[in-house]
Amino acid sequence: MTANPLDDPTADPFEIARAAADDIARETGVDRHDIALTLGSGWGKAAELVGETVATVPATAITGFSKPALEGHVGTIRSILAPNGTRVLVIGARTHYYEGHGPRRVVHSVRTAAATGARIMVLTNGAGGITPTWKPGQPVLISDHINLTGDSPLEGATFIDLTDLYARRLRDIARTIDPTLDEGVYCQFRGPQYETPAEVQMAKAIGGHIVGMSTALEAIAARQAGMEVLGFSLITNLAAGISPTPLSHAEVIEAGREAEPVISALLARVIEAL
Ligand code: 8IG
Repeated sequence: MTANPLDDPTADPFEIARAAADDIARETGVDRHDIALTLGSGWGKAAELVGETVATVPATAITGFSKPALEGHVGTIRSILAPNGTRVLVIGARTHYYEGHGPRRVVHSVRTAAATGARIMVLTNGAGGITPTWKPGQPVLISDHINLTGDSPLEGATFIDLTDLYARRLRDIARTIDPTLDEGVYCQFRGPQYETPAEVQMAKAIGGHIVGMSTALEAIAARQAGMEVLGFSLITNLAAGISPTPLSHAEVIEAGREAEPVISALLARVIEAL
């Protein structure tokens, strides 16, 4: 097992992302991609519906990518050709902040996507819902986020504007496909434990509607790289204390499995419209 180059603190993460993009071009035979899509839990079936898979590459063949930490997170990178000619890079290999490898490893896939030419980053996740009318299995748009990790992918005095981070333009396009899509503010907790009911009440009090363990740090890095961001959460469970029953990872997986065909079809149609 060779060391991950991102773990060398003197290395330039953008140079490593450039090397990873070169690996992707070589391994897929596709020089540039237009849209990148990170598949979170529950969204795995979307890739097949987006278009024709041109190439599938194990993430371990790409510079800087780590092995997936969690079963159900497929460690592959796919190049897809959509019917309208759009090249979609599908990232099925997310590194979570709670794995403890630091933000550089977390956002490497986003920086790599930008280096392949992608101008739009679609981030999907499975998450808990605070809004009590939401049902497990329901997809919602991310309208904004609150980063509760206390960390950042930005290094040094890198002041980046995050107004309209989750682009209204892209959310509006998504709602032309499904006008019933609700939206909310995503709170990224460090995890890996789920929140206490008191933490969920805090998230609610500060303006949150969705609780999760990914996406916010990735969205920041996407904006730094100049990409437009579209975020989707699959509400797999009501957040702790919102529902009377405790959370179980098995239920989360089950809600995702049931919703998968529906939300995957939605996502494919949205991507076609971007
Ligand atoms: I799936 O309830 C999923 N991921 N933080 N809280 C947090 N992350 C989650 C949850 C949840 N459900």
